[in-house]
Amino acid sequence: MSDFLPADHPRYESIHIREKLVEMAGRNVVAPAGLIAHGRGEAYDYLIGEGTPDCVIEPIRAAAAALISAEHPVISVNGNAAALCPEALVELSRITGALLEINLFYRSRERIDAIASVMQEAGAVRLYGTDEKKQARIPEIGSERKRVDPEGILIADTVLVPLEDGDRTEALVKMGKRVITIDLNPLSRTSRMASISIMDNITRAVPAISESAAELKSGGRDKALELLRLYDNNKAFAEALNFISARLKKLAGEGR
Ligand code: PTJ
Repeated sequence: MSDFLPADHPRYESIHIREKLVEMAGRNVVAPAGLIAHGRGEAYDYLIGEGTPDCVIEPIRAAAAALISAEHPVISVNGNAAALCPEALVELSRITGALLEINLFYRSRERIDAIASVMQEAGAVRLYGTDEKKQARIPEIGSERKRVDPEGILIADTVLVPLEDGDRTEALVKMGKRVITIDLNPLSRTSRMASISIMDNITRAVPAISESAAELKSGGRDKALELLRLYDNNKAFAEALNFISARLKKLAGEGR
């Protein structure tokens, strides 16, 4: 922790997270552009009030249902995700049985190793996407994200892609996979292309999906499938935008 941050600072938590990301950028875990992406996320988090809105509970439950009922679920891990909530990702993988695969936009051997060691420190036992010799390609994806593990994302039926950058979500959906996104920006291409879009901070959403998955698991697979069948992501998208709009109107009405 830096000497610049007093514990009673009103933005303590937010600045603490920033400092963590800067530290992780120094360790090659977070890409330089990941710091910019974080800033965009912070702006949207402000808009939603830095808490999980009620309208996101349904997408969170649908994500949990999708992961526990999938044949081959995979959680895609990038630099920001590994820096922000490695333990929560490991816990989600443990509860749902989803594999953890490192998949990067700014891909390099150094970053894969750095992210693997953060995930291992957080308790990950097996990580996919780390072996350069064991690699498949998804030609529909233009970026380095096309390099996937043949035992992971390539054959997955359900993929969780937190903090994503658009093109991959579209390609994975076209391949017939169910794609779950966690993105604070409901207007991003990722959010709009996904099968299930969660407008929340990854630090809150991942533990919430785990909690929901643990609860749904006790109700059995059929119940999870029924919940998924009834889920409507277009409705969730409209509710997310309405939530932001209503919140801003309320704040405007209250004055400063
Ligand atoms: O680690 P790499 O190489 O795979 O690169 C990761 C980044 C994040 C740099 C890459 O995926 C990227 O450029 O992403 P974008 O296009 O900037 O999109 C990131 C999205 O995540 C934006 O829509 C942000 O609003 C959103 N976001 C940022 N921080 C959070 C977030 N969403 C949820 N929780 C956050 N903490």
